[in-house]
Amino acid sequence: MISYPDRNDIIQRMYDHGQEHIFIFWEQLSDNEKKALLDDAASIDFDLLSRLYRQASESTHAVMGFEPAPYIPVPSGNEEIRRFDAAREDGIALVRKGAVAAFVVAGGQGSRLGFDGPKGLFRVGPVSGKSLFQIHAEKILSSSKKYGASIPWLIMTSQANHEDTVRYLAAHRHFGLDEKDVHIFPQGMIPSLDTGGRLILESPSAIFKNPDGHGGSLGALSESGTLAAMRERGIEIISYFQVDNPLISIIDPVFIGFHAQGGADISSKGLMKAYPDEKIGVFVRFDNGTVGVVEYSDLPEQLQNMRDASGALRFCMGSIAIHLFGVGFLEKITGGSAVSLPFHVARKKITTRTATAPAEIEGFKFEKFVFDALPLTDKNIVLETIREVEFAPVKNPSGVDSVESAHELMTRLYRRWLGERGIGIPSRLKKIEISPLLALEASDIPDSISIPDSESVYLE
Ligand code: UD2
Repeated sequence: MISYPDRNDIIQRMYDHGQEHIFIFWEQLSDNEKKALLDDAASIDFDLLSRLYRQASESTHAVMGFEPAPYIPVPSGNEEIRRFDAAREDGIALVRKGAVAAFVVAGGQGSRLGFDGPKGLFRVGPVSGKSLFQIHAEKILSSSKKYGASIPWLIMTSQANHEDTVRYLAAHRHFGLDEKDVHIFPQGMIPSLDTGGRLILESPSAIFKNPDGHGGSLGALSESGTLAAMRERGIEIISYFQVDNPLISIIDPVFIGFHAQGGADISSKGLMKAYPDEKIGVFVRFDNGTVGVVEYSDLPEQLQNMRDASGALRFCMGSIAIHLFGVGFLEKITGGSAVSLPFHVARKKITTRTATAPAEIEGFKFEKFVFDALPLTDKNIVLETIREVEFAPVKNPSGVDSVESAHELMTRLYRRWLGERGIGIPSRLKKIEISPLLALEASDIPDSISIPDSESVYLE
């Protein structure tokens, strides 16, 4: 057995758990590298990992029975419209008193888009070429001006992109937001395992770990001190969204109003699935009465395709990862006797750099999903939203859910806004973009606006 002054207990622990292969390059490491590897080893939670490996090795996992979850539909009659108007008023009051913060999960990299860097830096403005981060920042700034309140922006990064994100936002002066209102913190990491349950070396002196999933955001909020800082400044509601959706309505008074009126712990937005195998989870009510989301990959094909008497999909209400969290609820689930969210297992290719050339091996990655907090609520609300108004995910380099489809959806929405306001559009117009600093919704567009006769128009 190898040894190192004062750290032999850590080394012994690795041998005891059959993980001594992580020391295979020991003799080639510098003193600092040895220390780094031992620090890494000391952080391993073997109880958790052996539980997760058992979970990964079981071929099936039991899922409780479920039925579609109830939801508040898009309003149709006058009475419903009045309910929505009342919710909007209540929501506006909460935003005005400074009780709402915005929270984006941005741990992901742009690799699936062929972009080398944090996904938030990816440029999606159809005319302006603005990045996802710029669009989100300007929406928050614009809401804060519109409602005369400061709105903190919380950003969860990952180890891989934290520094780049901090540097980018600083270089752009946080796109006009007060630096004191921008809280950036990284999520946690968890080791991956090979298919034999062994730790994997990422390099000769580092154990391979992956970000702990967007479900890790709730613990990271608390552990970084951000949740306490939000409580301190009177925040009651945290508006959560994903970095890859440029159409997100970050501060939505109607949504906030329903959440507050319903005394909800979490409220979520949903929309009608476009087709049975669309890659979004569905809202369900489990047999024990709790509401949750079943991820698309866990919904059996027969249930995906099941239709009701009217021909509509039975599990129609898709989750687009937009939630409001009550601060009190977050304190409860992340506090002393916190209930930890479960990990999900994904079998994936993992790159190790222990030889001269990188090599790929099969392994298990573990991630938490934020929607697993839903079943922990006493009260939750699902509000239906309209796809065209609020969902343009940018996931792929081309085709479905790509930057092209997002450009098209953004152009379509801005055309619709101008149409609603009776503002004429030149017939040759192909692309239009409206800056969030000009308008967050159709009614914000000034009457005096005129649209230049061009194929490509940017209104700011
Ligand atoms: C997610 C949802 C899916 C649907 C869809 C809408 C899950 C498991 N699936 O699918 O149901 O709502 O989004 O677009 O939630 N992220 C982190 N850290 C992590 C992992 C992810 O910050 O460790 C962020 C990532 O930067 C992105 C978001 O979470 O903003 C979603 O991640 P994804 O693209 O992996 O999720 P996806 O498309 O599988």
